Amino acid sequence: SPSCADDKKRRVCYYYDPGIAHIKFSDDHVMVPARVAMAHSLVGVYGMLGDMRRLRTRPATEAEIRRFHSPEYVDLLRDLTPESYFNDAALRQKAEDDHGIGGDDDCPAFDRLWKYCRGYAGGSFAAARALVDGASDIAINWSGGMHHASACKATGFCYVNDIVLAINELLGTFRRVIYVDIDAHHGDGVQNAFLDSNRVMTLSFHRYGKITPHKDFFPGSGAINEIGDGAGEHYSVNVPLDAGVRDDVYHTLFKPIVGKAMEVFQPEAIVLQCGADSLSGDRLGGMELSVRGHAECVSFLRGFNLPLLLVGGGGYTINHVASAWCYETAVAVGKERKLPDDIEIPSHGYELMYKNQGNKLHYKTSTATAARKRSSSTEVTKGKVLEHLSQVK
Ligand code: ZL4
Ligand code: CA
Ligand code: ZN
Repeated sequence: SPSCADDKKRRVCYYYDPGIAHIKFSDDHVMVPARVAMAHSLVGVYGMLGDMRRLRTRPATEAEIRRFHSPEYVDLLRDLTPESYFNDAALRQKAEDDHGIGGDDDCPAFDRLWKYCRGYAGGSFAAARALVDGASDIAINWSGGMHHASACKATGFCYVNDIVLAINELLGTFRRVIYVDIDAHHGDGVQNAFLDSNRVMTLSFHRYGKITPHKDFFPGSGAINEIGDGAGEHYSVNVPLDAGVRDDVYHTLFKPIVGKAMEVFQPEAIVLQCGADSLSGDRLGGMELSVRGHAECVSFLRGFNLPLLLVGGGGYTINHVASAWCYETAVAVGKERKLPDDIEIPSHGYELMYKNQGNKLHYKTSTATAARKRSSSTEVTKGKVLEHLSQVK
């Protein structure tokens, strides 16, 4: 269980690259990088920038990105532009067929793609360095968390896997790293990268199962019986969930499972992917967490008093995303009780974006989801996962 008083102060560093405000996947893409600029503005208007070491990110170098990604894929990411994609049929075919870029609309070849990748990866990289150096207790990069990308392929809006890069950096110093993923989607790219490792335990909570008779909720992996391979057996942990899961059911699973994982694995550092598409009202996620319920995951892990890396991830109703990441920044610095909730979000430039949520950080979660069942399946899932975890040596 958490080993220190929760109100103890932490040294927090925060990475933000203002260039993120100008990145667009396309005019109508669901992934909107500017949500990170919205979160940053909220963090500013709530007076938290003075509570953290605030650092501009250095873009990740090509060499740093090559530590995980394949040579051919990095060459492509670096050289691909909307113009080269349009004009060079051979390049376009390679991008689509071999590397998942272009083709369907999930991972388009957009303007400044390479700059965007270097920017968010640089943030997670630097955040990992700050924990390794011992300069900070908690390091935050809301632009990171791109958990689907594999060594040679873009998938699910993710091109460079900043999480894998960051974990590899942490492994230079820390013997064991636990990765916890609360995005509504399965953290497949991170799981696969460390599938046969017993130095990284990956733990993903995600929506799982059919959304139509012929279609799985993306990416389709993350069944409860995916537990890792070889030396990594029992070090991949998956908690599949139904649509409509609310705070109560989520935490019936999250706290016992993460608590048990911490106990059996004894990690020296924690990486938490805070994908905000598990929030109620998300355009893609279909889950029903409140901002407080989502942030409870952050405070629970903060309570273990280990070096903690917080990254972003999904999140498609951008006002909800910014609200959650602002509040979670407050949790990191230990100020969440001081955030006023009786007054409306102060004027800061983006305030009109919060109209649909009554201009409050803590908006009301929906109550209309039929799929919300407090069924025995929750207890079954919990029992199976805890049973897997009890086999960790
Ligand atoms: C969109 O409206 O399930 C992309 C993606 C772009 C704009 C206009 C194009 C419309 C929903 C999604 C057509 C888009 C069709 N636009 C995309 C099997 C799919 C093939 C691609 O949170 N089509 C693929 C990926 C998931 C699939 C989820 C989650 C990332 C993360 C971490 C990634 N892909 C079907 C979809 C739209 C779009 C509307 C979309 N894509 C919803 N779900 C997917 O875990 C960051
Ligand atoms: Ca997840
Ligand atoms: Zn997601």
